[in-house]
Amino acid sequence: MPANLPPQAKAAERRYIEARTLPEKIKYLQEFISSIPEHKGNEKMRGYLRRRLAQLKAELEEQKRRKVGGGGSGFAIKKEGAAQIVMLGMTGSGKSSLLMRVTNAKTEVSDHEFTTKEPVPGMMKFEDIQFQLVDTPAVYEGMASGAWGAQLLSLARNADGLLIVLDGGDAPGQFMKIMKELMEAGITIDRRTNRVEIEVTNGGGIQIMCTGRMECRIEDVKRLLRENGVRNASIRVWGDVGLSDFEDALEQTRVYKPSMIVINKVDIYPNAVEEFRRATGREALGISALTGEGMASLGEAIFRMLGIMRIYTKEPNGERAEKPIIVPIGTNVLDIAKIVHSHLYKNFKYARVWGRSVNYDGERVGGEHELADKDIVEIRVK
Ligand SMILES: Nc1nc2c(ncn2[C@@H]2O[C@H](COP(=O)(O)OP(=O)(O)O)[C@@H](O)[C@H]2O)c(=O)[nH]1
Ligand SMILES: [Mg+2]
Repeated sequence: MPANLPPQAKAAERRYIEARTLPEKIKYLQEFISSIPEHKGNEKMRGYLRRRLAQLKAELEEQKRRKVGGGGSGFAIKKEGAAQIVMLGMTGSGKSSLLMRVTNAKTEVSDHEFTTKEPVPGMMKFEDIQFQLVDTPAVYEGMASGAWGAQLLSLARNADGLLIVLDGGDAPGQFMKIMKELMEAGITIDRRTNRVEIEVTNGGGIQIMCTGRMECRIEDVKRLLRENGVRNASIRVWGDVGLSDFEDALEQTRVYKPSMIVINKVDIYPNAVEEFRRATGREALGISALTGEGMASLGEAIFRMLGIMRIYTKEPNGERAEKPIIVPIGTNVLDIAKIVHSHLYKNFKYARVWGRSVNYDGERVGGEHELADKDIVEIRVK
């Protein structure tokens, strides 16, 4: 049905699909809707799109409400490109130098402490996409309780990923301090391997079903639950868990942020990455904002940490879209249909796919087919 849209409507549709922010999506969807000719054959599609528009507007309202409640929006930076990556690091670790090296942004570099007073964004190219890298004021101890620090942490909370920039001279020490501040701000950079699920019940006391190992005593868990007003609950536990996992499950406030660690100044501290690994058991990328060492792998590393892929849509007999849709790994064909058009989703018949997820180019697949980075998808409707 959308095949016979006028070029103007197709252009508006494309802008809508590629929009990265809610206000943009709303603006272009409105443009798209009003550019669809008003005749009977298009009524259904217009109906779908209007409902989608209403949803987007509701989401935007919700976002605004949350911002007012959360405060600290003075530091907010409008997202651009495929993802917003916020740099975090102590003063002098080289965040501003890194931004200057990998983007065209201008920011101040200096030997004086706390030179950078507000976030500065810059665009970093990786293959056919760009990341928005945000230079920030330094992390400092106790920041979670200060106004300035709280704003910085709220910036981190809203980011798509974090780039933790450590000075090679004291990488483990700086890392510990940053982790502590993130922890206090309710941000975790480690994806959970263990899990606790608490379901409050009407009676029966505390029942725990455990398929892993509890590194704390049941009595302590029961006390913690009692202190939180929970007397009856059915609890499921996977993997190894400690008391803090039960606390998190009760709070449910900690947000996970994909992150990667870079250790800067390897030009003067060549062993810093190895020492850091030995001290913390964590991997890091060694870089030098001064000499450019390690920069070639930075884009790819950021792309990987985000767990995203690029999918290009294509119309039957048409050209591949120039810009990719950015989606999480694991996205299937139906998810793409949903993103592009509720019409494509509701009337989905099959798709043809070119790329790494299929056995041969142009293979016909169903909606459940999982896509791979750089795949091209052509959706066919009933
Ligand atoms: N040797 C060396 N010095 C660096 C490197 N990156 C930054 N610096 C120096 O470290 C100091 C602090 O850098 P800056 O980018 O302002 O750090 P920021 O506070 O994290 O933004 C400056 O004197 C930089 O010239 C590097 O890779 N190697
Ligand atoms: Mg700086």
